[in-house]
Amino acid sequence: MSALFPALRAATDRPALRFGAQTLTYEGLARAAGTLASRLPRTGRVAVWATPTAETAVAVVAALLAGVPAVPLNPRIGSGELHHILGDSRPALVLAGAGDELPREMADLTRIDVDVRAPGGRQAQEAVTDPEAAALIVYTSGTTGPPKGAVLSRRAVAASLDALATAWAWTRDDVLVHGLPLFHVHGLVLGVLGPLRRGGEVRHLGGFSVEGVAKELGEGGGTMLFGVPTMYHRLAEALPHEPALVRALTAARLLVSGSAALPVHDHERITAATGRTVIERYGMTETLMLCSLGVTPQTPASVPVGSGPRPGSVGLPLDGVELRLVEEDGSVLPEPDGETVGEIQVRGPNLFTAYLNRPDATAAAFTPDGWFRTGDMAVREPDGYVRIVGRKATDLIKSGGYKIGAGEIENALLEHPGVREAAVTGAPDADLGERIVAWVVPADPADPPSAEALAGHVSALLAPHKRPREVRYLEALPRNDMGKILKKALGEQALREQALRDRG
Ligand code: MCA
Ligand code: AMP
Repeated sequence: MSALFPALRAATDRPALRFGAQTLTYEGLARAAGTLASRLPRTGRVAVWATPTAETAVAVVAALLAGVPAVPLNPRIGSGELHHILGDSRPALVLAGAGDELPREMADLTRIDVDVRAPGGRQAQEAVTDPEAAALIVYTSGTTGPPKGAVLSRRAVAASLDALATAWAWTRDDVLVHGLPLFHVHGLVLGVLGPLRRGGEVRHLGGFSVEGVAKELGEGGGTMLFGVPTMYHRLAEALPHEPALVRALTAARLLVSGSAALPVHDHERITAATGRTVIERYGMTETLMLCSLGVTPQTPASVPVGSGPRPGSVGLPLDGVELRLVEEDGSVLPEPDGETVGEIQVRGPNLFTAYLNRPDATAAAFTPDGWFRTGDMAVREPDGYVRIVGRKATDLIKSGGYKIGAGEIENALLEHPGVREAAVTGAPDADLGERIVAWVVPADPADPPSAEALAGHVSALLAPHKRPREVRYLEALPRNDMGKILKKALGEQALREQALRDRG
């Protein structure tokens, strides 16, 4: 396989990374990452304390140059989840920013501070050329148990980024703006490795803000914006009273949303205010990118290739991606008809290699003939466009674009002394898509733990984005004759109550 980052070899003075006031050219990045790579082991794995900084980008590029798989860690990770990931991935060392305070769980781990201004003259040579070699291990939640580490090969990363480049006419002249976290595929693979593979620039906002987008996109120089639907929702809310934001979105070449479905209402509000259509793309940690609406260099993003804008659609499978819909009984839907719902199953060079240390889960994720079961339910329009209509598992919640397993939150809640029983569901939320609702039977009904206490408990154990946004107290959880919790009944109860609130 050719190099992952050809532009690093050329090491020009074109900008590669911009994080706030800090800019690194390709020459600077080649130097910093090349110097760091020379200090890394060639075997095992390295953890990256993935703050939204240039240090994280340099650390991951260095690991890729050295050919040692990087394990990005959420810098807000809680103790239980960190313990699990460290035990599962057993990194040889951790790469962090000089000022970062690491949790005590990492005290015994060798630490290398990333120097983005490294003066050394190391060549940024990629030590590994095997396309099947692991590039990243990204942890992702499932319906039960702790998160699993998806092993992503260099082949998968390159294939997926190149397919996006074709679909979006993405070139070295693009300047990508975003404020996504750097410990998931969206922000790290698409948002950092994507521009670097093209030889273009990424401008990271440090964290998402409406003001940041308005400043960097358009007149600020940014040509593309990546975000999750929650971010576009917040932009849509701000548009009526932010003329600078209207100008910025209108001037951008491409606005892309992914990680969850962008509600049609937000699509429409953005189009009404700016004349632009947000391009939706669909992907998954295990599969990287699967589908997208496309554009051509001549066609602005306001006119997707095909038959015009289609809010609610994630477009066509990307280059190299084979996609089929499969019914409950395992039969493959023959012709796209725009109405029959099936599970999306996929094959292609963009797929992950395995779940780390989990041959059982890896085997279960594929059909006997090698198709990956996404668990997403969809219909295909007669012209092949894919419309996602839901998910197979009710125990997976997408909140703010993060995938969160109900089981991991329930287990965390049960570790709280004030909780006797717990069930977790997702409730529709205009901002987050879904919000996490905890149904709790308190150990002492006279003195239940407060919602804040439970949110703090889950944040400390898992991560802040996994905390319940709402806690409901019950005397008992509804169960069937087998003792199984009736989540559907809880969800319906929440919906009924919300409908009453909305009406009132
Ligand atoms: C509040 N906070 C707390 C607590 N309560 N911290 C600790 N304990 C508590 N009890 C703090 C938080 O740390 C944070 O601090 C602030 O309050 C708000 O936190 P949060 O709830 O996370 O913020 P939000 O406003 O709800 O965030 C919305 C968001 C975020 C910015 C859209 O959800 C986000 O970044 N989403 C991106 C998800 C993503 O990248 N998904 C990709 C995976 P502070 O204010 O200091 O921040 S999917 C993927 O990769 C696939 C391949 C795909 O298709 O893309
Ligand atoms: P994750 O495992 O965190 O990478 O999340 C992947 C999941 O996010 C997919 O299986 C889908 O359920 C969801 N997803 C990603 N992009 C979209 C999209 N454009 N529309 C609807 N769902 C999406």
